[in-house]
Amino acid sequence: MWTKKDLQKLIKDKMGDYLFIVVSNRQPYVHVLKKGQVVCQRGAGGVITALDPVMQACNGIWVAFGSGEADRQASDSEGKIMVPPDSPSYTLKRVWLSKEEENGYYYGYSNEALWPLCHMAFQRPTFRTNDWQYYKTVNEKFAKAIIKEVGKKRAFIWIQDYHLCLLPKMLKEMAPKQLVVAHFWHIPWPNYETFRICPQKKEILEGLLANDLLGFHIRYHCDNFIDIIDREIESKIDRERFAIVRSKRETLIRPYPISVDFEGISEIANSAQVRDASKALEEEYGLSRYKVLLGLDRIDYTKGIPERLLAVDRLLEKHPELKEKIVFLQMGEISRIHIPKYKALNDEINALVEQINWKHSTEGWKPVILVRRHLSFHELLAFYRLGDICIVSSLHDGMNLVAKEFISSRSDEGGMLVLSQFTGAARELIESITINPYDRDQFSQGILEAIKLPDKERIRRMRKMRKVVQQNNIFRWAGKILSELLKFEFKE
Ligand code: GDG
Repeated sequence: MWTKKDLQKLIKDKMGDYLFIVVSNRQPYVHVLKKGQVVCQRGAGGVITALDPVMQACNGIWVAFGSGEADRQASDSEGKIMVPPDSPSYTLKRVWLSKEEENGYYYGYSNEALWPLCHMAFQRPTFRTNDWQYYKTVNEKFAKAIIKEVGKKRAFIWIQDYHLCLLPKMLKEMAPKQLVVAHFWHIPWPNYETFRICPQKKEILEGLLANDLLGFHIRYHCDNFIDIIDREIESKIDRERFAIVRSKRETLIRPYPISVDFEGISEIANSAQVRDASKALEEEYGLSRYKVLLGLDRIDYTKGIPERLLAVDRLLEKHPELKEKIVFLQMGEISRIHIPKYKALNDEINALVEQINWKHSTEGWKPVILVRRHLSFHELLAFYRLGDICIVSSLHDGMNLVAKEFISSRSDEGGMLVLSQFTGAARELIESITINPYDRDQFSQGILEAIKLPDKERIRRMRKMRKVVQQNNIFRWAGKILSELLKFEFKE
């Protein structure tokens, strides 16, 4: 089993004198203002959990968009600051973007073009030439910032996600012999029929093919990518090695299913602090007498939140005996609200909750509680411990970390997972109750099955799923990618 220590050892043994640079849109530490004071907060999420200790071990550089209101105040004239604040050991280098750049690159091309293009959720992508221009400009800004840091050194570079498709090619053109570049794609990669509509498809593919290593969550996304290259770009495809060869350059395509810090979550979820937080949430929402169904997502149309509400509605229609017996608690943090589709989704969810509660409520009981607030990490684990059933119903999802966090936090072996078959996580968590979010009857039947599952069988399945996440944890994900990356040799 991979641990944080193994990952740190790998870096210490193999990185040598080379520089290690991680690049992502989101930064690992953000500076905000609280009561007029500059405060440093650690970002959440799997990538930061895995790579923060790696960076601390190799004194690398993390390049990211400086999005915090107090970031400029906290950084030096080159946008740099040593982090973490309590034991400064690596450099965070911030790239500054104007409002127009953020709008065109992040909200526009990344999230109104690429995000819907890659997720099969029947939302049409919007390709604006203007957004594309900003996307290119911002990728170039990142490239220049990185090259400045590399100087005359040799560097391993690890890029994250769909915001930075053009970066690998730009980097390789600026410093052809000094860099080995890997890229991890956190969202699904679509099939050819879907991808071919993209007006900028050639530039995107050319950008990504400049990587030495390109990772996706699952084999299926790798296959889709290779199939598209086969149809769009002149190249040799080596299917045995899962590599694409072009003008003597090779890109390895590999699946690396991301995960969570199982041991860390498991341990903290058992702490007195989390237990107290769980009690507090239970009291706040008056849950003690009910079987509790949970949902937690960024409010995004790929997460299947309306479908989940409608499945609860169908469940209560078909099984009115469940009234006053169950409560569905949905937590949802507002996300990308400047984009009209996200605003419309928020309104749709509000209306559905109102309608379902009006239809089924009895005196003193209503079936759905919708809460829109950010939970602290401890509250998040407390929330997972609170429920009997966690429902993940994405229409399409690269992996889905909520499912794996829920499993990890249940060191009490309580709870059951209802999971969409269209998540990457469904390939590993085969002991969950899998559902099709588009099939309302089957979905509601799945929830019923979870409610009625005998304890012995439920515990057996939870134990198996916990083993899977424990083995395939976040450190294994990062370790596998870095082991492959460090095998590459620099060009002479
Ligand atoms: C992309 C891909 C892939 C949510 N609300 C709160 C909170 N969260 C955290 C969860 C979880 C994360 O946000 C969401 O991760 P997901 O994996 O579910 O989804 P995306 O954000 O869409 O991520 C996805 C992932 O990249 C990694 O590769 O799995 O498929 O779409 O960690 O816990 N965390 C806290 N408070 C909240 O209120 N602390």
